[in-house]
Amino acid sequence: MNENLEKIIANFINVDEVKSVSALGEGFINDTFVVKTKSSDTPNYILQRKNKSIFTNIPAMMENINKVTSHLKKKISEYGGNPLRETLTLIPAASGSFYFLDDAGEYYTMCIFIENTVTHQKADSPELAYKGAKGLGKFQKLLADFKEPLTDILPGFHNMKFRFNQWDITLQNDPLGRCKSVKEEIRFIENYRTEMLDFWKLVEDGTIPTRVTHNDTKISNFLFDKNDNVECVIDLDTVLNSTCLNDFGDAIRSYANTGLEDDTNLDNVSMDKNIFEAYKAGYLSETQSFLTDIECKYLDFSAKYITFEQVLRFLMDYINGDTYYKIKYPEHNLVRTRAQKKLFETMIF
Ligand code: GN1
Ligand code: MG
Repeated sequence: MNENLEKIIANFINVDEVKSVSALGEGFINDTFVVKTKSSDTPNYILQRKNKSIFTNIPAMMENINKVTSHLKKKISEYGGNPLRETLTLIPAASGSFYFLDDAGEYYTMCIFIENTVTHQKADSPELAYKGAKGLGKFQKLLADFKEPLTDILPGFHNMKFRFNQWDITLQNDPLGRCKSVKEEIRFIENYRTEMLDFWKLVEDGTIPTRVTHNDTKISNFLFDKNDNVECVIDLDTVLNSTCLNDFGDAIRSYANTGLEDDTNLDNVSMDKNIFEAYKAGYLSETQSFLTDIECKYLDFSAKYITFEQVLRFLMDYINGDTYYKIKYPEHNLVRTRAQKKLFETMIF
């Protein structure tokens, strides 16, 4: 094992028990490792180096996650579920906090790895979409009576006014002169400026309520069991108070996309209407008891809102010189932009 990682892991668990450490996953933001242990009596773990340039208050982020998972564990125990499998279990560092700050100024966190689960990149059937949506709906329902304050660790995250402020600055600066090569995409963003900002006004003035939301509900953030029921919702970095519509809409981007988020062949990309309808039915089966009429009214639109926001964020990062998202090749953010724009254009309700 790498000596540096060994020192970090030793802050959370006994390193003598560790068998192997390997990199995991496709996250755009953090670096993730699986820590396997020798004995079958000890769990395996997930170790993450959190991205501190994006998450500028990691102690507060971990406090949010601790509050939310503690609440979930209580509710899961109440209905007789397994709190070690149905939500994340954070491992405290030696200091007692849920993060370790190393000498290089990097933040590490650890949680239990949940074994024997299945992950998906998209929904291959309406049944899977229905069940996945029930998983999100249940997550929101279990948190509906959560009353503790959460720190807003990503101010403006799904806030269109904030995004357009960033956008206007990006276009003004155009640091690499890329704007001239993406005129069509810029025009697309400008065409929808008013409509998207009008929706956000409804959130700002309280017409659409805010709740505890996940804010990164791509299908790969849900662990399924072998019967395709959701066992656990993971990647809680972005739990915040926002509109639950964004969680619904963001899920559609992955569940119902017939292609990839970064498909280079736009012919592959479209929204599968059957998957969309199944997702909506599954979501409403869990949430109808608490959603307001106005939330129900804007469900379809929320898929467009969040996909639009994603086009804007990918394009903005491309223009800015790829400073936010990890990329695998130079034009990656542009490819992502075009694929999400195509997805948006096929969202016809
Ligand atoms: C980022 O790293 P990951 O895959 O969990 C991003 C989401 C985007 C997503 C695009 C904090 O999530 O908002 O929707 O990429 N997370 C953050 O796939 O910006
Ligand atoms: Mg995430």
